[in-house]
Amino acid sequence: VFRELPDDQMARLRAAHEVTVANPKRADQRKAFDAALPTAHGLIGASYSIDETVLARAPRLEAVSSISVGVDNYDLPALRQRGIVLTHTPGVLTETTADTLFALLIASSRRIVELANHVRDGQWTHNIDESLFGWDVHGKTVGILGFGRIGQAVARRAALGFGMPVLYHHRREVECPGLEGHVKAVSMEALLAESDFIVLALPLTEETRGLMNASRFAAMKRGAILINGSRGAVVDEEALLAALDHGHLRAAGLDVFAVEPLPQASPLRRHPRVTALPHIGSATHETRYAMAVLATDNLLQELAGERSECRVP
Ligand code: 8YV
Repeated sequence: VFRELPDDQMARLRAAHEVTVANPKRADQRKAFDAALPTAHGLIGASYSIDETVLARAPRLEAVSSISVGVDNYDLPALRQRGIVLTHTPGVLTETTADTLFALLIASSRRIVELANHVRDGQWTHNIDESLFGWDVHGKTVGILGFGRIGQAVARRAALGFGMPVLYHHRREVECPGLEGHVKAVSMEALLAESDFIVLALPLTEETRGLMNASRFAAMKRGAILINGSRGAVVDEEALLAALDHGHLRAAGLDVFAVEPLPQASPLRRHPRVTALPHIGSATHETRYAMAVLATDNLLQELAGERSECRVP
């Protein structure tokens, strides 16, 4: 186990298997993690690169259960080549992550964090003026890049909650029950040019790495706001900073970064028009518990010779 689980889920694992708990990201636990690999039949955790260097030291490994929906930190070809099953936790985190993305959208447009700090720092000494105004959200057009579960949940919030026309760009047209007339599949170019908000809700793959680059920022509607809830590496952060500093982009709400935790020296950390969150997309008590339960179910099923419904294809 390389990410702490709730006690009841640890008890379920211990009732069925010998368990080693070791977070390889922690120097004081890496030795225990390395020592457990040669005899491990299963791994469970998140946010750690399970690649060839790990798999080569785990000859008995049958299943890896990720407490996440994103699986970009797993070497899928190496897992497949070894016949090791990877499972993840889709679905249970959809609504919470969509809440986070929409909160970031509103916070970025209405300057919520900046203005809350204005009060906290004792700067509210007279009636606010136009210099502190934000921008409306309701009725504006939102463009969603990546229209899977999370993207569609964001669309529901935008269309049904805030009267926002929704454009999306996805590898295929998507049926959206209840959103008929509210959402439209468009080209990447149209989405960039017509959206007041661009929400990134796609997985990190070789195709999406660096997708939001200087030319795509330039193609965005002037004054648009970028919201990233996918993976940091989807965005060229230097190009984003340039687009913000040149005034082409109005603001950015970011929950993920190319390097996490965000380095102290990163300009994104204190940029006046960036609202930065520490990768809290699914981070609520309820949802992280549900993810842990599903990940534990997945691992127990796979190690018992049953097929989990959450296998990564
Ligand atoms: C988690 C996530 O923060 O599910 C994902 O892909 O990025 C988040 O839900 C992370 O994976 C650790 O659980």
